[in-house]
Amino acid sequence: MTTEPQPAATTQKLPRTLTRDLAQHDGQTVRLQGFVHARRDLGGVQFVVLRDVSGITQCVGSSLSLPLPESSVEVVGRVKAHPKAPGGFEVQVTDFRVVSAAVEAPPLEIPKMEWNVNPETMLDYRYVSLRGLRERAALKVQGEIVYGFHTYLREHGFTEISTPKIVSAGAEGGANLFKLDYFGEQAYLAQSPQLYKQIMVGVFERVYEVAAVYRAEEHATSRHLNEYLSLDVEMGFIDSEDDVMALQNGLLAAIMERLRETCAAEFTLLGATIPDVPAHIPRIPLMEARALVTEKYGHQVGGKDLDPEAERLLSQHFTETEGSDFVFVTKYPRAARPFYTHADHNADGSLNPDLTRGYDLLFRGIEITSGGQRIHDHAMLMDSIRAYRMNPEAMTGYSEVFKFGMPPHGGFAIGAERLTAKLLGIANVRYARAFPRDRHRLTP
Ligand code: AMO
Repeated sequence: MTTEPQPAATTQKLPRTLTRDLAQHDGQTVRLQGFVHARRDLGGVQFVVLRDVSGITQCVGSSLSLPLPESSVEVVGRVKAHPKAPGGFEVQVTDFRVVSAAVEAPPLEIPKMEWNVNPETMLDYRYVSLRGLRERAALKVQGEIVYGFHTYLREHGFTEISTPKIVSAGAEGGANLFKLDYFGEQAYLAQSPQLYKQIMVGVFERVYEVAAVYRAEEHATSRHLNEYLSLDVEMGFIDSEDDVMALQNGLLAAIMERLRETCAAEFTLLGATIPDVPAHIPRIPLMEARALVTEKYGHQVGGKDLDPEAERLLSQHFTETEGSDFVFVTKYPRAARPFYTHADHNADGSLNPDLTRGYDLLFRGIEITSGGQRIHDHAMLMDSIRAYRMNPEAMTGYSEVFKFGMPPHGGFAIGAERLTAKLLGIANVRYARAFPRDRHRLTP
């Protein structure tokens, strides 16, 4: 006779409690699971600071044999108010079990809030340094930004899409394309979902994508990664880029609201503040912005765009004069925008060949977004491709769709790491990504 596998004898196992919920269990026995964040043995008594996904808590017991830090453990014990313990409660241990013992002490002291080591060392050990409370707080905040992005866009009629990251041509121009050997054919890693998100407007009218994109940045800067998370939006049936900026304005307000609800502890831990998003984020045309930083701050702006110092000064101006951490810089000159950008109109309605409907959004001194209205007319697009000295043959997988009735459309992309870093006062975008890829780093 074969016997059916029997379920393990069900001891009345306590449900797991998270450390953040201890206050609801004052005086009760709870079961916690987590990691040995810190430990102290005072002979008769042992203290274990247990870290779980929701926070840390102090556990105190006697005759515990303490495993190495970071070991996974399970603790059963009674919750007792303790004003000096983190969170105001401690757990008096009645049962302590090592679930998975660490075999080595971690190379960094995880509980330390500041590691006095070379930043490269921190990144070398990223697989375990991410367990530090500050490190993980940044990634939690980013996760909530992304969640807020999804939620708001779905509520506003957007459909999520997924576009190829192995492509036959660049979307943004410039030299920062990663080349790839695609079975003997030249391919590239996508710099942006730009061309595909536009095509998808013909399908769903309003689309968004959350995905990594790739830029072969030769120079190590505090704002550039070689792989970053691009939060992309594209919407059809717009009148102008004003509609796109209005959507982004509402989206940012909703994301900040979500952070207020879900990440207050992380902002407190990092000593950062969640910005108020004005109902109408200030807007300034690029040429006026350049003149302003020269006249007000004496800064001569290099290039055709704003240089990093000009971005910082312009932001400072709008923080001081309008109390806004955000500012839209609008009406970029043609020479500073990619081929797909729609021309601006003159007062008489004719197209202005020198100005576009492209914009950037600055936040606390740095560009976090490019966006704008795109060309939707096939003939105009082909003229633009030629004017930018691109190969029209190589663009047919994109340009053909404009023969089949594309509505006026526009969109934008937010660099998730730049937004996260600026929100939290993190000086380098590398620390706003779990496993950054920079000029010299391919591991871990
Ligand atoms: P752009 O090239 O300006 O525009 O990129 C959009 C946003 O992406 C972020 N970003 C980066 N973040 C980290 N490392 C990098 N190397 C890096 N490069 C860019 C910035 C930037 O504002 N297709 C257009 C967007 C659109 O118009 O919809 C585009 O990719 O935050």
